[in-house]
Amino acid sequence: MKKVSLGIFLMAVLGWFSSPVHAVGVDDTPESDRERAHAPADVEPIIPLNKADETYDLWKLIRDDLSEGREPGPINVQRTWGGTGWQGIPTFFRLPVALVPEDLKAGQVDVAIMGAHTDMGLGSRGANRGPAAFREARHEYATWGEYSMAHMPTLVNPFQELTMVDYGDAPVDPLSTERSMDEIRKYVRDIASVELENGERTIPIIIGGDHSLAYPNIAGVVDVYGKGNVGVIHFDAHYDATQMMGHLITHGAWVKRLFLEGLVPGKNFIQVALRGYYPDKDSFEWMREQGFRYHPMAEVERRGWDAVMKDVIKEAKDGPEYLYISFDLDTLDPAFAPGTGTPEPGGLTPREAFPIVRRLCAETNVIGFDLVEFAPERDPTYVTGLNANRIVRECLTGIAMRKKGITEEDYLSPLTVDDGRE
Ligand SMILES: [Mn+2]
Repeated sequence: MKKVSLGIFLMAVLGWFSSPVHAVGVDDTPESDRERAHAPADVEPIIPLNKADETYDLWKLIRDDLSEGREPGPINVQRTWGGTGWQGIPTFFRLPVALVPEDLKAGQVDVAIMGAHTDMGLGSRGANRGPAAFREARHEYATWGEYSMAHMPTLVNPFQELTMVDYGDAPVDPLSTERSMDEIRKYVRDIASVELENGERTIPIIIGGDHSLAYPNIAGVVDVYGKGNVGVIHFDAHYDATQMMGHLITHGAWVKRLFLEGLVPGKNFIQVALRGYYPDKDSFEWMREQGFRYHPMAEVERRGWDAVMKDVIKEAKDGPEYLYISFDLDTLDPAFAPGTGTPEPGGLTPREAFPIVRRLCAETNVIGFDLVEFAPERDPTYVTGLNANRIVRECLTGIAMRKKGITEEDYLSPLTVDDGRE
C-alpha cells in the first residue's frame, strides 16, 4: 500500500504516466482493486461551478474603454528615453504597451510579447509568477529604449530593427487550466491575425506560465495559418504527451492534445533535449508511430551538439511553411535554470541553446514562440531569469536578422567572431 502511494505521488509530481495501465504499474498484482478502479459511470466527478458568483468571469472581463480618447497604436509608458535593465515601469524589455489588436495594426507591430500565467497544469507550482519576474528583469543590465544594445555575435539590434510591444497578459483563471485555454488561444489568435503592410503577420511571443499553455498557443496560430501548415520545434526535457488523472490538458498533456485534434502532423513535430525518465519505452514507441522526430540528450552525448543542431535546423526546413517554437526552461541543465517546475539534470548549456534558438528564428519562418515553466521563486540567484531573458533575446535577434535579409546559415559578424588575425 505504501509502495503504491509513493509511486502515485512521484508520478503526480513528475506528470509521469501515459495510460491508466501505467498509472497502476507500480502495483502489478492481477487481483489489485486499484487496477480496475475506474470511476463509476453514474457518478458526476466534478463539483459544478457557481455561475451566479459575481466573480465567475472577473478574471477575463476586459474594460470596454481601452481605446477611448486616444489614437490606436503602441503606448510608451516610460518617462525617460531609455535606461538600465531594472529601471522604469516593468513592461517586457521596457517596450511600449498595446492593449487591443487595433494598436498592433496601427503600429505595424512585428512582435507582440504577452504573458500567460498558467500554473495549475503542473502539480508543482510556481510558474504563475514567470511573466511578472520576466518583466521585472531584476539583474538584467542590458539597457533599453534609445540606449538599447546590439546582440554582440551578430551586431544586430532587434530593438532597432523590429517594432515590438508588451501586449499584457492573457486572462487566466488561476484555479483552472481548462477554463483558461480558450482565452489564451483567442489572445494568440488576435495577435497572429494582424496583417502587416510588408505581407507578414504580427508574431506572438508568450512568456509562461506552465507548459499547458503551449496547446492554446499553437492552436491559436494554427487557427490563423491552417491545420497542417505549422510545424513545431519543442525544446524540453520531457515529451509532454501523456495524460494524468483523467486531465486532458496539463503541462504534460499538451502535445497529446495537439495530436488528438490533428493540429500538427507528427513528422513536423521535432523534440530536442529529452532525458531523465520520461518518455519511457512505450512512449518512445508511440512517438515513432506518430512519425515524431526526436533528439534526446543521449544523441547529443553520442554525436555532439553541432551535429544534432545541424540536423534539427535541416528538419525544421523540411516541412510546413510556418514554424512555432516552444521552449521549456527545463531544456537547460538545472545548473543554469533551477527556477523551473521539473528540473532534470543533464540538459543543454546556454552556449548550446542560444545559437539554435537564434538560428531557427533567423533561418526558418518562425511565426510564434513561447518560453514556459519559469518559476522565479525557485530561482534565488536569478540565473534562470537571466537565461530566460537571453533565450527570448536570441529569438528576437533571429527575427530581426530575417527582417534585415540575413538568412545565410549560421551568420555571425566577421568583426566580433574573431580578431581578424591569420
Ligand atoms: Mn514541458
